[in-house]
Amino acid sequence: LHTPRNLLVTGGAGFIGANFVHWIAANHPNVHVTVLDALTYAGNRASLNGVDPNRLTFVRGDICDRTLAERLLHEHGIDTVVHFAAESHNDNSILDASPFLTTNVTGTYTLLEAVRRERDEHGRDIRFHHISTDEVYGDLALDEPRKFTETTAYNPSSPYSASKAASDHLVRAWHRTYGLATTISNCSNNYGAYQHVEKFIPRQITNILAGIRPKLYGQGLAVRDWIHVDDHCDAVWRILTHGRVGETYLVGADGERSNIDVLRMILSRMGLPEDAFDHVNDRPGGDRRYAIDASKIMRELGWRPRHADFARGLDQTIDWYRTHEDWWRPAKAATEEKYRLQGH
Ligand code: NAD
Ligand code: TDX
Repeated sequence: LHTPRNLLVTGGAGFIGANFVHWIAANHPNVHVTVLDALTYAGNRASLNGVDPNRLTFVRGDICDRTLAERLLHEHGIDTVVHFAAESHNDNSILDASPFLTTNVTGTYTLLEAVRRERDEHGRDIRFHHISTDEVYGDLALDEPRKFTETTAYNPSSPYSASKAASDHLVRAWHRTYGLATTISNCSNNYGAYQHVEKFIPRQITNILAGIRPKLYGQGLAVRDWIHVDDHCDAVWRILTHGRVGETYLVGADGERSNIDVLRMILSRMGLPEDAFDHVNDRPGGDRRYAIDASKIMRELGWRPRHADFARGLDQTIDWYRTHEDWWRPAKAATEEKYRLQGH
């Protein structure tokens, strides 16, 4: 059993990282969090508003800055790193893969080396949890019964997923070669508050709120396995405290739905006809289907999703975007303009 006291959360101003910091603040009052975030286009300091300032230290900086990473680990007495920071959007990776290689690959390498140095120079073993994605496994056919498991072969499709796959391999290598105390989770598609308006669900909700027709890639037959972000946060905590070092855990909530079904649900719950959307260009090389078999984390760590009612979670998410226009509005026009240029 591991008891985190001083967390370093990289990417804590992004979607899942910010939800994780709020989740820690609400559920684990004895834990102090240091956030390291570069505040790229995807990061927003305001996503951490409301967290008790006595329990949060925010540092704006880059995970590729080794001196900074080493200093934070040492001076802040960090015992646990939860590594969310990444370039996370597939469409962006197709336009320009370079920041994906830098942040996702070199950034992860830099953090691993900083953890190794703290152990070798100061004798402090720091737990390192790497946040990854089911996309490293490639895709499944729409109709095959198979789901991804911890032993599925890596087969990433996009520059984004290839960079995440590379980062997973680095984490395993630093465990095996240098004995770092690492764990990895590969989670399915998250939804909830604070998700950037470039992503599928928030894009459609905020389009409707802004009077723009929702945009469906291709025929919308691709399937994603949706999980509420709070269930992902809970799973990460289970792994930190009860997970076995060196192991990988898949996280998913049996939430498979086609994109067109999700879009129709959003339209009808927001009071619009289910066909009030446009078909736009599909994503080149787009993955057809993801599906997670989460039996390992359920069996070994007793984790269960608590937000299994997707319609309810979607309603809460729609409400959140309705009441937080000040949060999403500043990013909206530039995001839509970028999509327009790609025919999305
Ligand atoms: P996001 O794009 O919303 O947030 C990423 C955060 O990382 C931002 O705050 C950004 O400022 C920060 N960041 C980017 N580059 C940085 C750098 N070089 N140094 C420091 N900070 C940097 O992403 P997200 O959706 O919250 O995803 C978080 C993690 O979870 C990623 O590793 C992603 O691969 C993984 N993941 C996401 C999903 C999903 O559905 N969103 C599913 C599974 C796994
Ligand atoms: O406007 C849109 N219309 C549309 O039909 C957008 C933005 C997307 N789509 C489709 C493409 C995908 O089939 O919706 C699906 C979901 O797209 P994204 O929200 O971009 O997510 P995805 O590519 O599945 O990746 C997400 O889940 C896995 C996260 O962005 C990744 O960071 C995570 O690893």
